[in-house]
Amino acid sequence: MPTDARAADFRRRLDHAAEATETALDALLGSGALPGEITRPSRLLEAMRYSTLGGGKRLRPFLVIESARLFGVEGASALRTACALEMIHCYSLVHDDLPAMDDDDLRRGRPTCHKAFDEATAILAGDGLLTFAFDVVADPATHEDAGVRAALVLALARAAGLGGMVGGQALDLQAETASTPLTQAETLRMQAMKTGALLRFAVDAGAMLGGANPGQARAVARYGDALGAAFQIADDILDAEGDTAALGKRAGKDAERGKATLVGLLGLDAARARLDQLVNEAITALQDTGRGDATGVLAEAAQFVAARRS
Ligand code: GRG
Repeated sequence: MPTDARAADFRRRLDHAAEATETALDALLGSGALPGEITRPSRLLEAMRYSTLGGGKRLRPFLVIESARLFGVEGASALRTACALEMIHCYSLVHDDLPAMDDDDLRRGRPTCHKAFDEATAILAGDGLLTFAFDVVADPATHEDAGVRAALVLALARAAGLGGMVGGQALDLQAETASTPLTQAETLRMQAMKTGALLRFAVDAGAMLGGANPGQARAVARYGDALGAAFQIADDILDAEGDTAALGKRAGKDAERGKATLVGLLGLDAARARLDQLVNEAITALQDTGRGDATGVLAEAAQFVAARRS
């Protein structure tokens, strides 16, 4: 496929994934209680909907959907897994924005959840989204095979928890007040946990849903790791270049807080060079899936992650 057509195909698929995710999240976060639930308190539900609907690039859902499609799976299984992952991502943003963490007023171009509601509601909205994500994955509607559902639950818990995103956030916060700055290796590990783990899960989930063989699963995992690292460097570059309006969140925070970033450690030029290298690594890894041209849209996603402006 010519380069322009591939970029257009990627855009179309990203838009499609975003629309499908929005519709599915809207339905999952409806007011009707599920069997086993007693009632869904309206203000809490409103805060959960505010934090998940109507914004975001939906990159993680897109990656779940496209990774699953690479291995022949389309429909509810991928979409529900995509929604669960997006709920965890949104919960992390809500909690990250709280006064006790990054203390931000703006997210996705709107007031943060604790500003639009209140702190207690924002904490509970995050808790509610985290818990509901596992409900969605564990529900038989996600996959008929309980073994696949259990594997997804386990992988998602590992990616989101102590040794993944939450642990990475803890290391990041700890580094802000530490007497010695993180080394490059420590920074990369912290970022792989804080940001990379959920992106890696996105593509691993597609491989799990599609019954990829071990070689294919390893290739997709390598892609996910490189993409995750590229995503974080791009995020750090965007923050350093600082366009709050385009980002929909406050720029320039990393330097202000002395955050551990590759831009801070290596400078902008070297960080950009590393970003290009990671995009190539991600694209090369895709070749080992043996899925040929079908990987084009994921290759394009790696380019998008590096070139994005928000
Ligand atoms: C609070 C447990 C806990 C974890 C927070 C992910 C995270 C850990 C904090 C978010 C802060 C941040 C700016 C991280 C850098 C990368 C990142 C996750 C950016 C936001 O993701 P995008 O660009 O956002 O995919 P959208 O809004 O498009 O979904």
